[in-house]
Amino acid sequence: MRIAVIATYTHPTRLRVKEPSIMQSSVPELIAGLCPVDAEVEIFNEKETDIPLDRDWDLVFFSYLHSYYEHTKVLSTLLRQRGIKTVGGGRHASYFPDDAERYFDAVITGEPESNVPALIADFERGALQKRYALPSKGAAAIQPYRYELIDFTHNKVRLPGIEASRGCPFSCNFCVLTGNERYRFRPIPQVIDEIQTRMRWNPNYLGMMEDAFVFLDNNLGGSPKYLRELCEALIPLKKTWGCALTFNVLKDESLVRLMAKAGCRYVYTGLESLNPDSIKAMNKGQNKLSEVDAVIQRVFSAGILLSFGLIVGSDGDTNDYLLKLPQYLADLRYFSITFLGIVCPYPETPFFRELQAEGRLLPGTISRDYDGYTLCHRPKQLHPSEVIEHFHRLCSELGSLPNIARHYWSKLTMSAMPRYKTTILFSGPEILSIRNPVKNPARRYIAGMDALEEWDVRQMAALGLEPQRLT
Ligand code: B12
Ligand code: SF4
Repeated sequence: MRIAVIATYTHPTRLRVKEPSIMQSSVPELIAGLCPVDAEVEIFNEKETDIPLDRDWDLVFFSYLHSYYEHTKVLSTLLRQRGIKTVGGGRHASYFPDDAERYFDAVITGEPESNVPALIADFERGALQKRYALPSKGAAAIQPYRYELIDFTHNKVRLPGIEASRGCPFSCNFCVLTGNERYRFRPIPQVIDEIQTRMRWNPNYLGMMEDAFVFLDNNLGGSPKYLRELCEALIPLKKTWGCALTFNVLKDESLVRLMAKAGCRYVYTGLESLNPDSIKAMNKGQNKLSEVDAVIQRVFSAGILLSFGLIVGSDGDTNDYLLKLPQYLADLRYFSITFLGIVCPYPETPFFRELQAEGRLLPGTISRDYDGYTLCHRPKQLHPSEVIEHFHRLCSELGSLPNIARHYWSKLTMSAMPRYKTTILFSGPEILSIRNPVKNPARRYIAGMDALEEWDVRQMAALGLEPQRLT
């Protein structure tokens, strides 16, 4: 049996560009690990490479985010026309299974570990069902990924990823996890064994990245006790790793030092805003802004690059705050930001329901608009066009060469830990990439005002496909 597993992708500019980056979806190698050992499995990540639509596969699994749905429907329909069976899964498919069922031969709404083997067994005996929703077998059922299928020639900077946990114990009002997932974590010996015996390393850059990996968890610090035990177990491995976790974890100085000792050199945290009113509106009380600068300095001094994500367009945002944001950031001596987005009301979130009840969603939004870079609602204190003006200006100001120079200047000498300087040097291009989403001057970035990608528009017209309307 020939199986393909495809993680699809469309760029925020709505131009057909690839954007290789350190973190990639791990679903292809995850699902490959659940396929029968005698199956021929190929994996693809469209963020790195185009999908060859002329191959003779028997079964194709698609993984996609909300904003990739229209494009994924096109790919699935083209393959189905050639007699290939397709399967859709992931958060969007789980929330909109009735819609997804129209474009895939089968839809999985549960976790892959229980459902993928059941689906393949049905397929092999010619009895594929329309929907699979077997209950989860728990985090201990997560199987080792098939790392050997990852092709590091497509994406020179990619690092192998692993999951130690799924879900998150917090309930931010804009997050796709809120109300939809429990927090659960894997037994630590399983995680350590996967790193030691299964993981394959990025051989590029003269082997400089050969001991490095990332935890793909939403929040590796959801249980500080678990994180401590995990770090203790990682120390003997002598690896270098990065992760995402919430700001509150970083206030525990001894835990930060332990993470650094265990090889952690990069932490991403969604700080979201420096505006207390916006933080309150997001129910993100774990971010205590008054403590930010001191905590950041401690984390860098321990040998860990701490990088932040900020979002604009929240209800607390005003013209005054967004105009002064670069100055607020400059006042924080140690701040470094690698991600700037527009707050997105994903349909399964409390934020979406709140906006819907208040009639503040923009008319005519389609799933493509829910990409984190398109305004889909009317904020309380700003006109939509004001949000976009600020967003453009902030992308250029924050993703600038002087900002990288400031980053290198202020951070390079803050720690003498091994691998610290290399990590800081590698983070420069990430800061520059803040500009990438706005690199299409023809795009308006307001829902309903931009066409889809040209290729998708043509294919959808030819195939008779309509976009999924969410308002
Ligand atoms: C790598 C990554 C990216 C990559 C790749 C995206 C991708 N295709 O997943 C890039 C850089 C492109 C990206 C971009 C963005 N991301 Co991102 N990203 C991640 C990250 C860190 C890891 C993804 C991953 O591989 N996880 C491990 C796999 C195993 O889990 P999973 O993807 O959640 O899939 C699970 C299920 O959904 C299911 N599943 C998924 N696909 C399929 C398919 C089949 C057939 C089956 C059976 C099951 C299945 O199985 C998995 C296990 O339960 C996640 C955090 C996370 N832990 O998921 C955020 C996450 C997916 N990103 C998020 C966000 C908000 C963004 C951005 C808006 C910006 C940002 N803040 O980073 C953008 C734009 C996204 C868009 N256009 O909509 C959110 C949610 C987005 C969403 N639409 O649901 C997440 C959940 C982080 C968070 N907690 O806020 N991201
Ligand atoms: S802390 Fe992060 S992952 Fe957890 S609910 Fe909030 S946004 Fe989602």
